[in-house]
Amino acid sequence: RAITSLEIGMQAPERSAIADTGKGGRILLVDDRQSSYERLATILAAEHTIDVEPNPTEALFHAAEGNYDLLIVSLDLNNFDGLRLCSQARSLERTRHVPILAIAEPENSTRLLRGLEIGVNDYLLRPIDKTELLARARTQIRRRRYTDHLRDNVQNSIEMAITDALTGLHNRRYMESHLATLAEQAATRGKPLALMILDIDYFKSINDNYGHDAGDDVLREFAVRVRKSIRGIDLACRYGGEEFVIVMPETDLHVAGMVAERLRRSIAGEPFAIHKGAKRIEVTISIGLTTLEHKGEAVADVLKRADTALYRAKHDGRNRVVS
Ligand code: GH3
Ligand code: MG
Ligand code: MG
Ligand code: MG
Repeated sequence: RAITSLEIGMQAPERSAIADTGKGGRILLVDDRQSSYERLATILAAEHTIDVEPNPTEALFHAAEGNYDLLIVSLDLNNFDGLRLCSQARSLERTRHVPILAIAEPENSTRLLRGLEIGVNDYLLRPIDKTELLARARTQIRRRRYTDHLRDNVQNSIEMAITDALTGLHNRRYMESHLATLAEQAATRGKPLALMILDIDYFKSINDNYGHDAGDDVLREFAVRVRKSIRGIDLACRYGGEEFVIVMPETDLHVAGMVAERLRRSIAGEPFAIHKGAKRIEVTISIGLTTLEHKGEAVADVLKRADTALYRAKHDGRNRVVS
């Protein structure tokens, strides 16, 4: 997941969304009078793709499934069905951001006011002028694309702020902000929580012997192998240069020890490929492992204990797991 967001985050900003013409949209037209929807659909089809749905209940279903850029809803439908559709479309997650252009006969103009209160974006009174319909549809579609673009940018900024750029794993800041929550959840639910610090052995000599880029390749490949060896609920982060932390909810020392040992073996057992040069590099890691000891224990103490175990793993000869 993090890798995907990283790739999105690194894309050049999309200018097209800002310079958008508002043409070529997908529109769902909800209108039950054939003479009306045939005319409107013909006008709109000059610039957009149009689906017509006379039944407002069906229309809500299509709107949620259909990935539309605009809903055009007749408020002349019986029993305030058009208004109900607008209000439902506003409350559904899938349709919340889709603009709505309401249309109505002048005698139903109070429905238009009600529509604006519940989130209709714009309206037109019948008889509908062709040029005005096209202009308003374009405006709504353009606005929709622009706000989607802004929303994507915000999302990317958030993901970049919590992601390590080299490996795509979470960064230290993210881990530290979540560890306390995970520890609290574990204590409240009476479940164990395991934490390990992993440090690549003699990483400095990898850099020295093969170059900094090769070192980066090793870090990236290491992250791939870490990701493969953990579950979705586990939290893996790059804690520092060649140091990583894995937090495993609902995992006791015994199981975490097996995970750590399997990971250690998978690193030592399969030399790492680097981009430049055909040579594969032998890499080993040392792991310090611990678990949350009691309710309310400070996460700093848990980290410190894992670090002490790591220090012993290094001291005892590296390429090993110590808990
Ligand atoms: P030990 O077995 O005791 O862990 O030895 P070590 O050489 O791995 O440990 P040390 O802490 O002395 O060296 C870590 C090195 O990692 C030093 C630093 O230049 C390198 N490093 C840190 N961040 C990066 C990075 O992003 N890319 C690369 N290529 N090297 C990095
Ligand atoms: Mg070191
Ligand atoms: Mg190291
Ligand atoms: Mg280190």
